[in-house]
Amino acid sequence: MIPNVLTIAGSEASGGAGAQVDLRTFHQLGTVGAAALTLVVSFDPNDQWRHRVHPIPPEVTAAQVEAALGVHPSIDTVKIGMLGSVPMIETVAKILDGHEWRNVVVDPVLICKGQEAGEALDVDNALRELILPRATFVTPNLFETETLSGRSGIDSVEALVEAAQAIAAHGVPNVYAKLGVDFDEFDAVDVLVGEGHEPEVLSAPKFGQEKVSGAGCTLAAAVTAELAKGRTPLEAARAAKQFTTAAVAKRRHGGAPFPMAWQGEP
Ligand code: PXL
Repeated sequence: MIPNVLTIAGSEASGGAGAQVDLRTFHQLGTVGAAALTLVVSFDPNDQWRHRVHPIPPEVTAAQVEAALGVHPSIDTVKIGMLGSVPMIETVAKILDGHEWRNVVVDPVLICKGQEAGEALDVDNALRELILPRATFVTPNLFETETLSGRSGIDSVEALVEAAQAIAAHGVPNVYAKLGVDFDEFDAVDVLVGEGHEPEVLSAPKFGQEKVSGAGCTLAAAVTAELAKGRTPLEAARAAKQFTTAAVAKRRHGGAPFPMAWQGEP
């Protein structure tokens, strides 16, 4: 049986991030995706690719989820992407309480350029208080790991594991924290802290330090698809790391200064 899955995420019109990446990844990994949009991002090619963020009213997002679950009542696995505002976070918390979920994968997208710092702080706090306790698997990047764990200056795998454990202590069963590509001395290293196994270090050679759009979305969406197919969190993490590494290797360059991950065949 091919599982249906849901993403609750933003649209990024070029197809390099957000729901577009989630749907491609779901499809590529043998699941059938539905998508409820939270906001619409349009980069501005005439202003340094600034993110223009247009929020969708939370009740419209809730209606999309109602429609998706109405058509596909078997959906028990959801990925949460960019939420963008406190009212949206409150609505998504209600959505999470209103359905029986087996897997809630949260990519805690805290900051998108174009957001005011003050607004972002509110979003950080609401995400930590309302979404994290409802997550079964969370995939923070280095900045998000530092923000959510309250630890700064993470610069080693050991410190990353400790910060992931601090996030897990908020009641998240699986924390997949990413060190990123900024450290010369490390490969692309991620860690998974979860129940029933030692902290797992997942490492892949870097393809340089260039940021690739959609890599984080790809990873979390791949975890979502693998969990929906019945893999354990550890198996899902390993498969997602491999899939994301391949998607970054196949990255596509366009008119923007950053390439985008590609989840399909070369
Ligand atoms: O990669 C973070 C991200 C997630 N979701 C949407 C985005 C971005 C970054 O641009 O636009 C919709």
